[in-house]
Amino acid sequence: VVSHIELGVQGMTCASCVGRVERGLQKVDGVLNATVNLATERASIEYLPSSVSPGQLKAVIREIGYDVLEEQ
Ligand code: 9UX
Repeated sequence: VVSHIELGVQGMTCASCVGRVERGLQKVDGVLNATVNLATERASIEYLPSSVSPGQLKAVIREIGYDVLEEQ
């Protein structure tokens, strides 16, 4: 089973920020794909819910240094 979540990510101001969040998410076990849109401040993540939870995905983004909004 594959799940999808959209998270609001605040605090990104350049393309390097986007890359940091994308790479940080993509290396998490259970994440299949992660793309981040700077203009809309959203992360789109495909993941295996058997391996990783939405709460863990949010925590990863916060650890990288950005604020996360509730899933949208
Ligand atoms: Mo860009 Mo983001 O210079 O934290 S990497 S502002």
